[in-house]
Amino acid sequence: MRFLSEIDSPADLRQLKIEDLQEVADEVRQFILETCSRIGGHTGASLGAVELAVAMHYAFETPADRLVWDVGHQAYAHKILTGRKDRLHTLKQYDGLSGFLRRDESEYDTFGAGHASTSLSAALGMAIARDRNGEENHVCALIGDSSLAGGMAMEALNQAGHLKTRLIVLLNDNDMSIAPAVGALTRYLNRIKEAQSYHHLKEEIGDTLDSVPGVGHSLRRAAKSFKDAIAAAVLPGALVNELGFKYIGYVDGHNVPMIVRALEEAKKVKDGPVIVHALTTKGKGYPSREENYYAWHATGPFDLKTGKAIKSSSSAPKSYTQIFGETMCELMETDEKIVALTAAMPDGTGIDQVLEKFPERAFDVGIAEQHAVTFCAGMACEGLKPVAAIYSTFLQRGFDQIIHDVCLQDLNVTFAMDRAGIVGADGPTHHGLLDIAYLRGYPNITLMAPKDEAEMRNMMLTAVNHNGPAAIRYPRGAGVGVDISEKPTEIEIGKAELLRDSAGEVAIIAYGSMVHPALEAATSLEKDGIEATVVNARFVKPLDSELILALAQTKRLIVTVEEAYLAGGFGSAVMELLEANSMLDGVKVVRMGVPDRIITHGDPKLLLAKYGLDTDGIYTKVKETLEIMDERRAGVQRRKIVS
Ligand SMILES: Cc1ncc(C[n+]2csc(CCOP(=O)(O)OP(=O)(O)O)c2C)c(N)n1
Repeated sequence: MRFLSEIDSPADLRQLKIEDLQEVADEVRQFILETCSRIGGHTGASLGAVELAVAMHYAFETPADRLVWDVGHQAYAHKILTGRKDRLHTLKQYDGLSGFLRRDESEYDTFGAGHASTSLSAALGMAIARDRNGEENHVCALIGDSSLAGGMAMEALNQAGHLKTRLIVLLNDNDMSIAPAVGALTRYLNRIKEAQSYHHLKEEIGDTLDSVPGVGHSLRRAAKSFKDAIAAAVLPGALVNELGFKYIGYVDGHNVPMIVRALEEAKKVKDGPVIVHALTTKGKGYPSREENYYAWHATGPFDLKTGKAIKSSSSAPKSYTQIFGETMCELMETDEKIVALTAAMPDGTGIDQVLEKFPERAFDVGIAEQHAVTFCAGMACEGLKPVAAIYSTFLQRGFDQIIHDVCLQDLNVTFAMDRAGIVGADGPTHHGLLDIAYLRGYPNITLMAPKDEAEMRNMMLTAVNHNGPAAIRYPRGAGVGVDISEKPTEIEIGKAELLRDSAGEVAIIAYGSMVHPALEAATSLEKDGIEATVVNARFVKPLDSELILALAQTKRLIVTVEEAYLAGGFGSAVMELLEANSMLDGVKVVRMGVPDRIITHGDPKLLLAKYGLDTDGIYTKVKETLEIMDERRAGVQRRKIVS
């Protein structure tokens, strides 16, 4: 690689001539392809933003000028150009580079990311701080067209246009979210493209950008003639005039010199925010891009020549996600009140199947989790039974809406929280470890977690037929592999399942994904002569207080296990119950779960093992605790004898 091997930082890049940059971009693209073909990653998203990354680091004096990436999944070129090329092959692996952006990973990662639509707010904050500090640097946010439609980004646009501080927004418009982009803003951006190409503005911009003063005389002229020609509003009209943004574009987002020139023009705008509208192709350069858009937003390892996925020959059971989608279709077949919803994750949640089968009763609202929750509340007010399938981590966005709009009004909305627990490679921004804690503290909501996919089906039916808010959490990836041919049946709310009864001194009460490891641990303990009762808790709210209090009366040790943060989690709920019933004196309670730490990225099995959340960990915890308890008891007895 002629140029890339010499580039260790953006300063090296800036030594090059502008006419060499396209070749740099080609080399970066090749590097991403080669690396991702081996390890997978957000391949398509990053391939689409290669030229934008090269142009930004060339046009701006990074890191003094601040680049703020939205989501950060598309930033592999940025990582390559900022000294992390040699570690790109460690992406998303334990102790390796993050798949997103982290301030502690590089000084060029000015703002941590992973969730969408944050860049404009953060960049605006940095721009204001710059002004107050009397600095002169530029701040540029890079945001995708779908993330721009997210509520936070809209709120930031609103404030930016009002504040009139210097801010550059580079819009990476590829017409795609993970699925095709949805919504009126997408339609609007498309109208601009159509209208501008109708007026041959693209060529005009290309030819005259060099001589454009400010936002560009010819652009202004062209926009004006466009306005004259078509009464409908277009971006220059709406954004420049109404929201207070200048507009430069559109530019070919794969033509590095053109983007650099557009950014140079943007830098000259002194009196407020400016948008540079770049058109890109997601997955540019990916072999066989056309086949399936989900396949190249993010990929596993693939064949570099054909782009075909290299699948490991695993006979893993169907994923919870798949079974969720299938069960939704089944339930919607017989209950026409049920409607389904995803927030820009149709394939990730299984709602893609539902959208296909029931297009009138399923919605992709885009990256708009807050809106999604209240939209469901509205539908529930009128008698529909909405099921919102939103990853546990992204539902955090809708916290107040869940409380204020759903729970307070006791509405029949079901939240299907996929990716609850440790998700693995995507790391701290994506682990779903908080949902128990953030949902448990408010009245009316029913919270449940299945031990396997058959129970998930039963819980789905239970939730939609329950007249009030309910949430089901289930993990990423394959189910346990149990038979799911039975029709779903309702289960009694607040009733746990006693899976293994014993006369021994130990009870393990496990929640959701931890039930099977708990059962296996009990089998191992039995071999050591320790009899353990195992309970599938099923519900954290309401708890099966009758069963838990009965166990507290008969057992010496209760171990609770959950794949979630301990603070405010399932074990805390059990402790609260025992405390409220003055039962804590008679029984020792050990809570197993995720400690108060940022959990890094990496293989989920490895991470779960690290926190003892597997068969081995549960077995060891029970053994060790009993040993400590026995020693203490012995100590107490000895003292008694001495005294
Ligand atoms: C709050 C939130 N919701 C959903 C996601 C999942 N997600 C990651 S990337 C992405 C699509 C982003 O589309 P766009 O902004 O157009 O960027 P592109 O991937 O097309 O470059 C989505 C929905 C997320 N990261 N954050």
